[in-house]
Amino acid sequence: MASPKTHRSGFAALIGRPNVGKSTLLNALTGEKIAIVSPKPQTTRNRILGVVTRPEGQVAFIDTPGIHQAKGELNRYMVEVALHAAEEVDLVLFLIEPPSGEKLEVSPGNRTILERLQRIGKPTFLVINKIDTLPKAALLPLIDLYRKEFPFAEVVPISAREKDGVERLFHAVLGHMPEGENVFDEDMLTDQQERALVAEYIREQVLRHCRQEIPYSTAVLVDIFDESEREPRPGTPPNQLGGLIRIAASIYVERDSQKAIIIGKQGQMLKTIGTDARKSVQRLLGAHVYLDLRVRVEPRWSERPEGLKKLGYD
Ligand code: GDP
Ligand code: MG
Ligand code: K
Repeated sequence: MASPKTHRSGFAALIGRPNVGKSTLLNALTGEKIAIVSPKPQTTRNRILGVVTRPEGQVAFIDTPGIHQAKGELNRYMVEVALHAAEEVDLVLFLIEPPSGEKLEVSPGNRTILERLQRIGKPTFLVINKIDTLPKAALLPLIDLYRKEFPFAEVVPISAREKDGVERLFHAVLGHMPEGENVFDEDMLTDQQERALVAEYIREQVLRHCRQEIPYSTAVLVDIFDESEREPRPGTPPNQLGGLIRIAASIYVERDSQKAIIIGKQGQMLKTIGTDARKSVQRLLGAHVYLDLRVRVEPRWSERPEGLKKLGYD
């Protein structure tokens, strides 16, 4: 009889400047739409778990906001969350993208992150994303450059968008996880995760439809999540319940003018946002969804600690 293979399970943090492709990588790994992907920097503010389960083990990925120069309270909060995430995990994935200019150098922003990671002292991978945009000959000099800056446990070039190297990355990550049983049930999303994802899906539609006018400092709070008419369908996994879920959510903006844009002429924009959000929420929850959206004005919430707390960025 073959000896049983080691089973591994643990946590990995994705860290990197805004827009390097953290959400895209997470989506490529989980095969589901868990994190928000958008061309706008700083779309991801909360820590969202994407859990990848294979016969050999399980890795829970934490998508962190970019570590960057802190300006207002919100930015300072984001930096703290990212650093905190790095302290809790078994492995850090530091993502970069190929430098855009001619000059081959570690950007000041990335150097700052590396200095912080040195102090945290966790095993760290350098993940070079977007290699589909990089001429082959440019890869080795880039790897050399970064290896001189930091003692990376491994360097893994990938293209998250093309799903190139993503499986190889996953198995390298798994190799650095401690031995143990799965922490997460494969099919289960907790209530808390479901509510958080519903809020993210709504926010994604707000940003998608009002990209020009609405800043990233738009928050969505789920006020009511009524599952009393949710029904298990016999024989289906627990994340594919039937019945109806009633959800009421508030979209928070900072100015009356932004509220007017989101509501639109005769409520048309809010209706479109609601229709599109409802589609993806229904797919996520496996139930019919009644979605009631409100828009509320909360001036300058992102600059004040009380405002952050109230909207759940505590
Ligand atoms: P995040 O801010 O780090 O989470 O970055 P996103 O995942 O939101 O990606 C930012 C942008 O980079 C999006 O427009 C993605 O489509 C794009 N992107 C992500 N991965 C790749 C890749 O492997 N190759 C290319 N060419 N673009 C990518
Ligand atoms: Mg992101
Ligand atoms: K983004």
